[in-house]
Amino acid sequence: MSKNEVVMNPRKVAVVGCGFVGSASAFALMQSGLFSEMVLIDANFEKAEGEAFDISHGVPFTRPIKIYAGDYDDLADAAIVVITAGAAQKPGETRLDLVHKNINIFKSIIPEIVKRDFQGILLIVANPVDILTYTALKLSGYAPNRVIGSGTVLDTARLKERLGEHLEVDSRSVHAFIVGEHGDSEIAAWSSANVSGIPLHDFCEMRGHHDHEGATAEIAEKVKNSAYEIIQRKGATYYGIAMSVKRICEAIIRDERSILPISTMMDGEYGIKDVVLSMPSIVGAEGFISKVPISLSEDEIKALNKSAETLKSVLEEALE
Ligand code: 6V0
Repeated sequence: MSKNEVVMNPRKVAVVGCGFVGSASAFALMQSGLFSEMVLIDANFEKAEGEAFDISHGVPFTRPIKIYAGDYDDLADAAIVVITAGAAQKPGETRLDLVHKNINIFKSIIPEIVKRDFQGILLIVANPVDILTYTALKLSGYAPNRVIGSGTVLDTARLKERLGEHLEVDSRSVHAFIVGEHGDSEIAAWSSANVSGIPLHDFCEMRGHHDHEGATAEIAEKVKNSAYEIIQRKGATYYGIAMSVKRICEAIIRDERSILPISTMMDGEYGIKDVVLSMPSIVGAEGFISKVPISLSEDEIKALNKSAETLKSVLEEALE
């Protein structure tokens, strides 16, 4: 080991960006017991400091963790850096509308991290998350397993919650994924959806629901529009994503090898290459381990390719 090499602290997390999403994520991470140290970084240092003070006052109710506002030197030895910095959607804006602003923000953040010889996992949360994960991957030069996006982990949670409600069953017993873009072209992978191993439509019949097409179309639409609905009412979404961040960090820190629809680089799966989007993936200590080839119908594969094309055209335009 060279003299200056950073030794990773496997119990340390850094959150870059302490707005609604960053502070809610930090609050969830504080309660998780996964970490013993958390540094909060924001362009507005006072904001990070205020959040660190506030969140640390909850520590006596959970497990010991040191929480403080810091700068990029403080994240060098973190196991995970969560990036939530960036402009958020305003009412009526799509996630893709944020692309230019947030790529520029990433051009200032990622080189700062790389300079510190950070050895851990980059978890991208800012939107458009797929485009920014791709950007972070290219700017950092890190191996693809170390740069992951929260992807459709949140959308998938929304889908499970809706289905659980519809079928009056624990949402944890629902196995279904949203794949593709975290955004308007996302796809509900109905063909592989099941409740504790029972194909979704059979389970629906059992529960007295017979209009499968109508119900699934309505649920998928509700899930897709969740963020718009929330932003219209309260200006931002942050609790659901905070729990998603906590869940992904848990899978990494505990090397759980959980299957989560994080966004990662596609490498020829379903004919899709050089674009980041979400597919169910094994997540553990190395970050992304491998994709899980769930069965998709022809229509779902077509929709996935369309989602990839949408993302590619935004990337091409953004990187021109
Ligand atoms: P916010 O409340 O405006 O917070 C953004 C924070 O980033 C502010 O505190 C800024 O000071 C800070 N910031 C801006 N530039 C920099 C910089 N260069 N360095 C450090 N800090 C900086 O936004 P909010 O927290 O609501 O949203 C943050 C991002 O998360 C947005 O891009 C959202 O669209 C995105 N979300 C992603 C979700 C997902 O599922 N992936 C879900 C919800 C929101």
